[in-house]
Amino acid sequence: MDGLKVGLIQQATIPLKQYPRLMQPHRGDDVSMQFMIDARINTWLTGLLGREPFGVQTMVYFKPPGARGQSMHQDQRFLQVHPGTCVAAWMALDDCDDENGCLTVVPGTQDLPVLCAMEADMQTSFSTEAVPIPEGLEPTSLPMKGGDVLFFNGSLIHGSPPNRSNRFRRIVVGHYIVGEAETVSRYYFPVYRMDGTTTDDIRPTPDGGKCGTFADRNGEVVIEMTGKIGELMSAH
Ligand SMILES: O=C(O)CCC(=O)C(=O)O
Repeated sequence: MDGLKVGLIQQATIPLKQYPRLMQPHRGDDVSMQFMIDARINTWLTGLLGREPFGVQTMVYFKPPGARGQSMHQDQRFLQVHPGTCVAAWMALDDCDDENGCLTVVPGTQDLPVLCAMEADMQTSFSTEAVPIPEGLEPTSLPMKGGDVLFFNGSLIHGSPPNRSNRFRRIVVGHYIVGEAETVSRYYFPVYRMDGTTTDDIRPTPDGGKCGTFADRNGEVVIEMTGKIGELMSAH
């Protein structure tokens, strides 16, 4: 990497050093816990999933002006929920749009298996890995108003671009695992019921697992589950 690139990345890193992402604030902060188990979120999730989920993660992104975004990824790669998947409740705290780095999703990817990741573009992303966008599918940006909540499952490819505006883009996200889940990655313990108590019924998913790559089989593009997820990252 040449000096110019290093300089640019260091510059882009500064806003996130001043306002780092908060990971798992619900483990020590009651406001964050109350967000994760909010009765309205529970009603929506239970309606969407047909059964009450378990809460396993909260994150707060401040995304100040100039901050990099997050490369395209699938949450299930990290949470590794079996059987089933995870679901996010992503809530905008500020109005968000293309300029301040709103969420970008790839409709049509919600039923895909976990795909193998490649290196992310570190000029635009603080996270190091990115999943490929399947041919024929297009990323769509999702402008939202402060207070809007988006629910999406663990397969949906999503991410966000850098904040090119002079406004913050703050969001809080809760991650949940479906009620029939038996395992989730070790990092996500303790697992909470939606009344705020913990459950011992869920076990850790063994590290590793398979990921898919695209292959051409007689002119038809298929996903082959031949890749290895490898060492699990501590968090996404
Ligand atoms: O809001 C963002 O910038 C990305 C959030 C995200 O990817 C997630 O919560 O999984």
